Amino acid sequence: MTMSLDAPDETMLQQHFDSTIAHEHRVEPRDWMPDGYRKTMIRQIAQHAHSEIIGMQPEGNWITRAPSLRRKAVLLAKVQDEAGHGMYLYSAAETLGADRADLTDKLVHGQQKYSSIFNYPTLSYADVGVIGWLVDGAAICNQVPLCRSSYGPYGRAMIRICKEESFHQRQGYELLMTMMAGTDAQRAMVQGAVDRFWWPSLMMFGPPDDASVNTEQSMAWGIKRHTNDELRQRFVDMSVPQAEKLGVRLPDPELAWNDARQHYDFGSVDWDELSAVIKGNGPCNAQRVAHRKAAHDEGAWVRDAATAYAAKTSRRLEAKT
Ligand code: BYC
Repeated sequence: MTMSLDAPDETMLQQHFDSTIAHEHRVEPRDWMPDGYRKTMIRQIAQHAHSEIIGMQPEGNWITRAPSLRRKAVLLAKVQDEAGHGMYLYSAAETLGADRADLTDKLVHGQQKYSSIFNYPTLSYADVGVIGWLVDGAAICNQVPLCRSSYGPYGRAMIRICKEESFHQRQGYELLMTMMAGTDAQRAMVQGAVDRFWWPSLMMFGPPDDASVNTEQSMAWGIKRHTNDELRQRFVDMSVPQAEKLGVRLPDPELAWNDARQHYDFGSVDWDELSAVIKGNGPCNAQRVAHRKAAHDEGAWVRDAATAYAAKTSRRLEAKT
């Protein structure tokens, strides 16, 4: 058999990529991949990273007002975890050739998205519990299948992220259990938070399947493993018994077990609201982005100092060798 030493042509590379996907193997940073795959991965990973970073704001708002030292320590740890998730994800995006500074620039200039859920205000301490229970719960539902995502660095980052999200969800549920065992005022606070966060949590899974422009291709590439509606249904099925155990009412009169489907039926999500929030017109979009931009600008001196220190260290190392 003779072997050609010529560089493989695009058809061969595409075939190799297709076979990697078909065999459920992982695509790694140095592998050839179609431009569309690279772009989609960068888009999804960047949005995900931005969500983790912007997601620190609604809960961070309560760190200074946590009701006890224990609650403050737990909340601090959780918010720090979100920062860590953002960092792993920006690193994963960098393995695809993206530039972290450029991604941040796109975020603060509204050219890249982040999850709609973080554009709602956190009005009471119960919101911290409900974000843990429902928002982290929805995030887990969405992200556990992403551990099997075809892009290696993303799937591996997701394993650690999901473990930490599980802790986040439990801390939220435990906080709510404690409040529900408290006074009438505390129970009302929990119910109010559930009323405000239930529908936005369902929106986290994205538009309905027939309006989801990216799902089909992302599933064919093994980036997404389930459609938006499948995961939304899974989340509803998981949350109803948890709400019953907690003793709260989910704000949907159409919520009912469907024996034939073996799933809960639920009412229609307000897709106009999701679309408005994604377009930047949610209750807190402007505030979230302005805050992120200010933090980035104020941190410029830290980045400059770190860069200067790294350059000095490498010059010293070079001088020694
Ligand atoms: N918010 O074709 P579709 C977390 C966009 S959890 C904003 O279905 P795709 C955390 C979508 O990007 C949250 N935008 O898209 C938890 C697309 O626009 P472009 C982060 C949304 O990608 C607790 C367009 O609408 N999780 O971080 O197939 C504490 C059409 O949608 C939303 C992830 O990012 C939305 N809810 O599916 C702290 C998970 N929904 O890009 C932090 C990874 C849709 O075409 N991402 N859009 O302009 C995913 O699984 C998928 O990207 C999605 C959307 C399911 C979100």
